[in-house]
Amino acid sequence: MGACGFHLSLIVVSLGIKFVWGDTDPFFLSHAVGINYGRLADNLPPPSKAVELIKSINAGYVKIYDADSEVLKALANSTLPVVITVANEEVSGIASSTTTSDQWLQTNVLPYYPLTKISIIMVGNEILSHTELQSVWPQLVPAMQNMHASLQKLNLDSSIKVTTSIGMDALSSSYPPSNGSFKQEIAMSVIQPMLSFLSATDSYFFLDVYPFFAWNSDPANISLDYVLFGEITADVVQDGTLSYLI
Ligand SMILES: *[C@@H]1O[C@H](CO)[C@@H](O)[C@H](O)[C@H]1NC(C)=O
Ligand SMILES: *[C@@H]1O[C@H](CO)[C@@H](O)[C@H](O)[C@H]1NC(C)=O
Ligand SMILES: CC(=O)N[C@H]1CO[C@H](CO)[C@@H](O)[C@@H]1O
Repeated sequence: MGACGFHLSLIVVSLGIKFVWGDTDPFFLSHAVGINYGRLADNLPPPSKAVELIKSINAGYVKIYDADSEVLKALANSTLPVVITVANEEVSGIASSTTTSDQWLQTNVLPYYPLTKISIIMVGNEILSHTELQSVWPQLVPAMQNMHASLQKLNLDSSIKVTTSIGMDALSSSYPPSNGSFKQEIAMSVIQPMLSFLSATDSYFFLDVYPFFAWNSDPANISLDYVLFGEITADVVQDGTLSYLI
């Protein structure tokens, strides 16, 4: 572990929740914690070594923040589901035309799929958390729709789902969890059409949760159980401890 020289930039636990109420999804529910394989750090191991480690801890899935060719090749010949990400700067172009989403798939998916089990495409990373990208917010769902339409043309829409990652700050209130609500400026304009899209396409609502920061800022009032995901603590400790290292 430490001997491999991994540097931790941020502790993130991403939860993918399949957006079909009452449905049990063997992939996400039984492996609620996967690996976010971020590469914004120095002294990183080569992709082949990182992939070997990810497989060795039986991760439920792996998410990368781009569609890096070397990483996707290293993930070939495995049943490990892979989540890839469209860069935030590419979202407007994809929203404007399916020609762009067609091309994106030609470049970033078809050369690797199905040897690499690409299962989810994130259209942008926490775009709704970036106020400097506010002009892109209305284009987020249209971009997701175009990506889905391009997958449909290739008959890949049931194997590869389209979603986006949502940061905790999309919520105006997140504690206690039952009091959660989305920020007013996105609730009806973006989140509602997004949830309709996710439901219609049988996809996932993907929330990056950072309960540690909430607890750290107010440990007197926020329970540690909240940080540790209550009764699933054991799972988080088992998978999460390792996920912090990658
Ligand atoms: C996957 O299998 C192909 C075909 O056998 C091979 O060329 C490639 O090197 C393999 N890649 C990995 C990462 O195992
Ligand atoms: C619930 O959220 C609202 C804002 O949406 C906030 O004003 C209120 O304090 C929260 N309640 C609790 C118990 O945290
Ligand atoms: C909002 C709230 O419950 N605040 C409390 C947090 O904990 C401190 C210390 O126990 C209290 O003084 C606050 O009232």
